[in-house]
Order: sequence, then structure tokens, then C-alpha cells
Amino acid sequence: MLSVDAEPYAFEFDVGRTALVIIDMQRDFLEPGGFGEALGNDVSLLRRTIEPTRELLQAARAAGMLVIHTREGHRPDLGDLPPAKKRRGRFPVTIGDPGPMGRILVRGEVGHDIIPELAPADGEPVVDKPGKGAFHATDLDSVLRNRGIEKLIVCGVTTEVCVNTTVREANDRGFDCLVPEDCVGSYFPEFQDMALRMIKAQGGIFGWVGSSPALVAALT
Ligand code: C5J
Repeated sequence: MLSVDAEPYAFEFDVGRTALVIIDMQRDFLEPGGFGEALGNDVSLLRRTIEPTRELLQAARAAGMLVIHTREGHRPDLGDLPPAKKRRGRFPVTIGDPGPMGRILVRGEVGHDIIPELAPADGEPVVDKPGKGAFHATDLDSVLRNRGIEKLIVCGVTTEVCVNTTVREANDRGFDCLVPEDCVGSYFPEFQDMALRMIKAQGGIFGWVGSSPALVAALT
């Protein structure tokens, strides 16, 4: 059993029963010229997560930990895109339309790919998710339970949307989640702060908040 400093208290985990889950580190959210930047967002706020996540990913792989990647996106025929999600925001260009890196959030398009720095290795499950939470309409729950996973280390973007939704879903399913704060990012600094505070409040109502250097040190 390993133990790392975290809030509200130390997070203890067994490498064989823990998965590193990397949420939606996709080109459209993180790369200059992608959909996120086209909407007026500062992608550097998300890109600061890349290097710490890469180091944590390397340590997790070396330790033999299960690594799972997720991608937010939809079928090319948009059959799994709720009309409400398509309409929301009243943006001139929305999901499924041509964007700077292909059709926005459509599977198979360049912008939907995971950034090369964090590309999945052979054998690492990639979960394609049509919603914000990684458990909604996916087989993630089975993939975790079939391998005896009980705890998750959750990285990715964005902190207050897909990371937070996934942590809440995982919590309701009985998984303990640790979120390393330097490996999650938001376009909005105040949301980053508040989303992390919400997770660890009230004795860890949704989980734990820690940092990647402590995890890397424990894993190596
Ligand atoms: C994610 C989003 N991945 N913000 N999506 O958080 O729409």
C-alpha cells in the first residue's frame, strides 16, 4: 500500500487496484488553433498540465498501473449527440460542424485526437464518451471492475466540467478518487480553484486533491 500527501488527508492506494484516468486531453481543447482557442479561451491554462501529466503517466506505466484515456466526442452521424448539447451556447459553430481541426468533437477527426505528448500506448484502454462524465454511456465501469480497480487518479481537462463530473460519477459508484491539482486544468482560474475545493470539502465529499510530484515519488 502506498500513501501520498493529499487533502483532506493522505490518500492510500495499491498500484494493482488503482487506475490512472486521463480525461479528454484532446487537440481541440489544448492546442493553439483548436476549437477551444477558437471560442476565445486561453489554452495555456490547460497546457500547463501537459508536462506534469506526462511525468505521472510515465511513472504509472513504469509501476504497472492501469492507464485509461478518455475522449469527448460523437459518432460521425451525430446519432449520439443530444440536440440540447448541439444547441447549447447558441454558438455560430457547434459540435459536428467543420472547425479548425476537422469536424468539432467528432470521432476520427484530428481535433478529437489525444495530444501527441500523452498518446495512449498499445493496450491502454481509450474510452470514447459522448457526455461530460466518463461513465455515462460508456463501458468504463466494466473496464475498471473487471480488473479489480477500486481507486482512481483522475487527470485531464477541464477541471470543473469533465473531470468534476467524472469524479462525482465515480464517487457514486464506490471508487475513491485522487485529483492531482497540477494535472487538471480549466480555462477559468476561479473555476479551477472552486472545482478542487468542492472535491475535497467536508472530509473529501467527492475525493482527495493532491499533486503529481508526490505521486511520482511514491510510484518510483
Ligand atoms: C471537457 C468541456 N472535457 N469542457 N469538456 O471538460 O466541454
